[in-house]
Amino acid sequence: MKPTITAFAVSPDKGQGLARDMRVRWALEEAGQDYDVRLVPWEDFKTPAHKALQPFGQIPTYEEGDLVLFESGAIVLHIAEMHPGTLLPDDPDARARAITWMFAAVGTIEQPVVDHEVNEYFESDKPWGAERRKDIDERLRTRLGDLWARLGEADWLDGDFSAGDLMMVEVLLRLEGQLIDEFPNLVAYCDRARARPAFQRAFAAQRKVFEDASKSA
Ligand SMILES: N[C@@H](CCC(=O)N[C@@H](CS)C(=O)NCC(=O)O)C(=O)O
Repeated sequence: MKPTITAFAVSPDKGQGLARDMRVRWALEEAGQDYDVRLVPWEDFKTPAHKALQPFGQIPTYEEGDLVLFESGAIVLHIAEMHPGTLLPDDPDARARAITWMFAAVGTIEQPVVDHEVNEYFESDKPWGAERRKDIDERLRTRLGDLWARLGEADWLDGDFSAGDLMMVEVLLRLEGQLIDEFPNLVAYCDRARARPAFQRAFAAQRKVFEDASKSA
């Protein structure tokens, strides 16, 4: 059954590919699964109707028949499970390790990345903003250093490209042009992932939404 996902009607990142529906689009493209997109205007995010799909009033969501999912990582995992041989290895141990990397992306790396963004957008004008920024960046640097050490010269985090890499790259891209530049192998890792045709199709589809919205504004 063709799923429907939700995305920003007008993305605040201005089509840079940072909105989290990109993760879901990319996974669907890797899986070769066609999908529909319902665009959500800002004023609808916190309505009861949208919160029935996503309790926190956010995107993305995923609907497939009676199944409704939220949380980009859970959605990507579901897509991977529905399409064996595309985003997760068949070997049970390798599969468990790939899923571990998905959790590492959202649980260990994304948290300081989001702190970094919150500081930049909402705390930089506070008297304590710059001091906090130093602490956040130090924590983030430590995490990225550990990830850099683990990835080393490998192409992907554990064997072939997997949903673990997809989630990790999506988190790292939020740091593009910033702290990540101190870790050239992580930049190369992101570039390698971005060169995948599935990423490019997903990016183009998400960007088109922003371009169409800009034309009609
Ligand atoms: N942990 C959630 C985060 C979802 C999220 O932060 N979505 C953003 C867009 S990328 C959003 O909807 N922001 C609007 C809001 O929080 O009101 C996931 O990975 O799906």
